[in-house]
Amino acid sequence: MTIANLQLQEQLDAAALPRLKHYIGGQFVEPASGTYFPDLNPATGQTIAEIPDGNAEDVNRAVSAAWRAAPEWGQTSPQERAAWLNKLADGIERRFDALAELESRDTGKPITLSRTVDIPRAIANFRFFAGAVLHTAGEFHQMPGAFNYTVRRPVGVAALISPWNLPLYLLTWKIAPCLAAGTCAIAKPSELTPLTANALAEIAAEVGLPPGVLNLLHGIGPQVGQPLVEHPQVPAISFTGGTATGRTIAAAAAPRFAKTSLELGGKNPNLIFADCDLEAMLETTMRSSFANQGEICLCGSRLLIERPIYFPVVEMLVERAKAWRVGDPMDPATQMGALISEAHRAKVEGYIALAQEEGGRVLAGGGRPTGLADHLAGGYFLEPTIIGGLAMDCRTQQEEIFGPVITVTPFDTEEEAVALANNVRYGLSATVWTRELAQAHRVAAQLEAGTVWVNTWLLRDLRVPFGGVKESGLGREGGAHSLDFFSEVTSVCVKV
Ligand code: TXE
Repeated sequence: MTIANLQLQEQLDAAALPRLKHYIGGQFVEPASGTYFPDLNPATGQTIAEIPDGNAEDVNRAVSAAWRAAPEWGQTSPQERAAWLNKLADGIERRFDALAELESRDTGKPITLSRTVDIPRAIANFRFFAGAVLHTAGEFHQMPGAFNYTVRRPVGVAALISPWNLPLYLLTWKIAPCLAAGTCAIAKPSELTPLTANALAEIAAEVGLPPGVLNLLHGIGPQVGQPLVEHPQVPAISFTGGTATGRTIAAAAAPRFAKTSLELGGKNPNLIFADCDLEAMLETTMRSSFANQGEICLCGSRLLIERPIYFPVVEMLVERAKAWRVGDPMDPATQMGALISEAHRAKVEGYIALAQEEGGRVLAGGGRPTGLADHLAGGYFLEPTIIGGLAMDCRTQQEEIFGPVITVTPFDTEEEAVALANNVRYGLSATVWTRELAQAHRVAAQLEAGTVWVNTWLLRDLRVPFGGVKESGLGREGGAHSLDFFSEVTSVCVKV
């Protein structure tokens, strides 16, 4: 191919790139800035779309559109809103395969994971809240000479900000209860993974969701997310993402006392007792360590293993990690795909280097996989990595790495295991592996975590409160907790 031909080919390729738009007031609109930035496929490093570079002007338009829609949406009956949520779920179901593919191209995650977890869960989020909103109840309290009851009304408009690791799954986990509660949404997906959110806006337009009920803004956190959370007419903010960003958002919301629900990072412990069901533990621990490249806030990244089984368990995990299939996200046999970005892989690699400076030994992985297909040469792949020999107070054991890196540490007593587990500033989740029922309950009650799994991981009932303690967040989402968040309660006291 000549140089001129090459340039033409590049232009053609560029012309073929989908250019996303904001979705505001029921219309797909260009960003006020008129500029776009590239969306990369983490498995190839190639540009797959152009993303609107949103700014404060776009935020103002979205806030106005949402408030225009809010009075009418807030007046709809729960039955009507449930019907809309089911229509959105139907729309996702109709595009199931395309959405799974988009999610994997955008995140680098294995297609099997998109098909079995991400997209089914997005559907389940809408169906669940469509049902839940039909079964809400107020409170009633009688007292001598008076009675009290509660009424709920929508907060009106809420900002919903989501991260890149489970894009449609986490965004719909916010959109569904927000709309169900009668509140209009301004959703801001991560700039790294905007494709399925864009598809959801297309579905909303297709099914005829009233304009302004669901708005979608694209762009970079500080440029579009920040003006959104600072906006005086945004009374509620639901955010999932890093702890540092959560802190910035809490500060932005504080002066006007906007409601915030913050789901932040984790450094979750797996407490593995010697009597546990070994095979079940190993199988699940491989998933809790390396599913989604370890990029799930609920991944167990610190394995605490009772000393009598420490060496055999570590050996079996190392063996499995070495056999873990890392590669093309589009291959259904792949177990681990690419990390989200070059910068993020560099960060994770930095932690692997740091671990060794801190005295740790890399027992499995630690490097980039070799032998990948040519088209993956520009992808951000990393091997599943196991590190031993680290004290609990070093940075590798204390800071969220958010990649396929786990540490292994032995313990001798239950008290020591609990102390090690709690010895971090995070408190999102924990997993306990034991066959002894009393021990399971005793340990679960002492762990400083929003969720404790016993002999399982990531098993979710959407009714249960979900959230973190310490620096893992503020507030609870799930079932009635989410519906409460997107509404305000008034107590009425009647003297009789
Ligand atoms: O997330 P950010 P990043 C952790 C993980 C990761 C680190 C940073 O350790 O390495 O966080 O990841 C928007 N005002 N988790 O930088 O910045 C942003 O555009 C308003 C844990 O990608 O938290 C995106 O939509 N919004 C985690 C969203 O916030 C802002 C998942 C999340 O981005 C903003 C992801 C601002 N000032 C990362 N700045 C989990 N707990 O699930 C950014 N955003």
